[in-house]
Amino acid sequence: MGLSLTEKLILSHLTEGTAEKGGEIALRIDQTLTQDATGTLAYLEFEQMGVPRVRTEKSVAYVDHNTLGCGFENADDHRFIRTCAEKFGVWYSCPGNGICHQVHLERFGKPGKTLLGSDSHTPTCGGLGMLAIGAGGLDVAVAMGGGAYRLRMPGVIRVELRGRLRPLVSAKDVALEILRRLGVKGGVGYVMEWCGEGVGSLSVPERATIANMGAELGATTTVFPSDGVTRAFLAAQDREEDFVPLEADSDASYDRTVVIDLSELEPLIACPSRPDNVVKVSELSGFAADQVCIGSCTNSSLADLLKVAALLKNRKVARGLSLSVSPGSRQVLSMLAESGALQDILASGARLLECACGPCIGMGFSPPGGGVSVRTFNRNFEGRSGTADALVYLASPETAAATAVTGFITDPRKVFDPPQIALPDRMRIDDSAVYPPAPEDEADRVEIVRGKNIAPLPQGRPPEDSMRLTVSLKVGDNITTDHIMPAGAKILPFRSNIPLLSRYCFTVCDPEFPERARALGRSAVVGGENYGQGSSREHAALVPLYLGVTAVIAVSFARIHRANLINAGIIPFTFRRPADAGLVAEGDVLSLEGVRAAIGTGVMTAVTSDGREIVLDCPLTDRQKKILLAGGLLALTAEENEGERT
Ligand code: MIC
Ligand code: SF4
Repeated sequence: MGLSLTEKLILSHLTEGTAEKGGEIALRIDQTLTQDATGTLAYLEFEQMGVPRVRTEKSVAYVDHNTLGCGFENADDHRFIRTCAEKFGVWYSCPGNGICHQVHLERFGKPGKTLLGSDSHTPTCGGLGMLAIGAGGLDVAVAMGGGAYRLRMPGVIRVELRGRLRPLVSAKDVALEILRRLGVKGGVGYVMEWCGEGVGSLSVPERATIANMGAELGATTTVFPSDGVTRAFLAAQDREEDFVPLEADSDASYDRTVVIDLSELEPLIACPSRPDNVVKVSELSGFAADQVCIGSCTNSSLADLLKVAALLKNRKVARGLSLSVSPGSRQVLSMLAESGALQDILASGARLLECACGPCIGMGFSPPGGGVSVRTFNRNFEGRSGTADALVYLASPETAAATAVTGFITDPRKVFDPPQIALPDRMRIDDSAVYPPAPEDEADRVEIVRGKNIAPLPQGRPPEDSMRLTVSLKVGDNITTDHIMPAGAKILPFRSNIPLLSRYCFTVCDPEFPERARALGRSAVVGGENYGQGSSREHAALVPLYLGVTAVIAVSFARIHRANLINAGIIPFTFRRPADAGLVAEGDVLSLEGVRAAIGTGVMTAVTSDGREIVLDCPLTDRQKKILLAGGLLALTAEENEGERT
């Protein structure tokens, strides 16, 4: 039996395990990336691990999220990351140089390599034939130190593409189509492997758009083959030597196959407030919009913005509507300028923003109260735009441009002729905003500069055997890490200050939560299905830990968040009978006896205050058991380092 591309990539990096579905495997990590909103914690954790220099082939620290400087906090964090990078052997991409995933795709990603990033959209580089996985900062810190990344061997879903996209239908519509079919939990436990003759008609940035939004399916990652299109992309980036051809064997077997005929697709749009709430744009036509945002790591490549420029040429943004354009990288921006396309964008009345995440993470450009925003981004969760009651829609650059010029959600085929764009064979290469680290023999001289915004990390503690936990909060299905630990311009500056950040924990669901949890001392949070989907931010585990949350009991968990809870030392229990979630209410007290033994067996019976018994599961790998018993991964690493020294 032949191998899928996913299996080939995994087998070539396997350091432990047998690659049987569901079993624990450990992978060697070739490259890592961090961004600033998760990076400060990752470098604090790396420091605590006591490893002097990274042991990867390439590690890059990007600054792209918290780029507003409305006070010293973000600038202090950038300086901290820059000095850590210099000392520890990490390349540092300056603020303004671009969004981590776009820059990594352009300048560093390599087919056949593994990449672990402290951002859930790290799979974007799967568009290049990499095995690129998003994880919590601590897992990335371990990988920087040369440690393996552990996960359960995923299954593989094959997505076969047939035909070609019709004019004004684009890769974003493909990403939305798979979300429409599989939903936000449809990829949990799987790698999405794209293949078929239709793949050859998609450029690397188009593949990257699809790989990027695989994160919204909950997939472990997404992979595309590495072929002639990949080679041409790398050649344009002046790094053809990084090309290796990669594809699945023709007799590979898969858990499931989904077929998409590209020629049948039409423009799609995700309605508030979930990326899988997808309908045809034509069904929403005539719905007024207040703002349109083009950019983010999903749709900010040169090809995307050249198309937008061609569509906006000689047109004006509708009166009263605000259009923002944020190029994905400085390379994209300078190529737009060089080609003259930037002028077409500016002349339309668009507002040009920095090459950064910007509005995608609520860093400015929040919609008006109750406003409608159409964005080329990947997430439209409640409150993420910075305006609690805004209605955020996700669509392609073509649909976004059509909406911007008409003022109403509009099918681009109604207003535009297909844009004619010519992509250059060679990109403008200028890596001067990516600082190399200090040479190893000079690293000792580099001093890490820590601003006063950087507070110590909360420490987990080994679990007691007998616990009485009050339920401090009960929430429903599909709770995102944006609910648990909101982002946005006001809160992001405290990403390296857990005590300050804790004031905002879960406030989207219940403004009283932080105070209540603090007053309870030790508590449990109860959730529904797919708890913790979305962003990889480990703050969504560390902040509840700081507030005394000792266990989270849910119907099911999203992969990265569950790993972050375990790393923080919080026990993630699931209800054996999902209906039992209905037996627990906020304020109930749950008695848990024999907790340490239960971590070993993976089974626990909780008793409610009125004497009802609820069976809980917590299936853990041997490593995860050790982590929880030690009170978190940092505590375990410290124990292990101590053991090595004695
Ligand atoms: C996001 O898109 O939600 C983020 C912001 O990039 C996050 C990381 C973070 O919270 O810092 C992600 O996707 O992991
Ligand atoms: Fe940045 Fe948005 Fe991409 Fe997250 S999804 S990395 S915030 S552009």
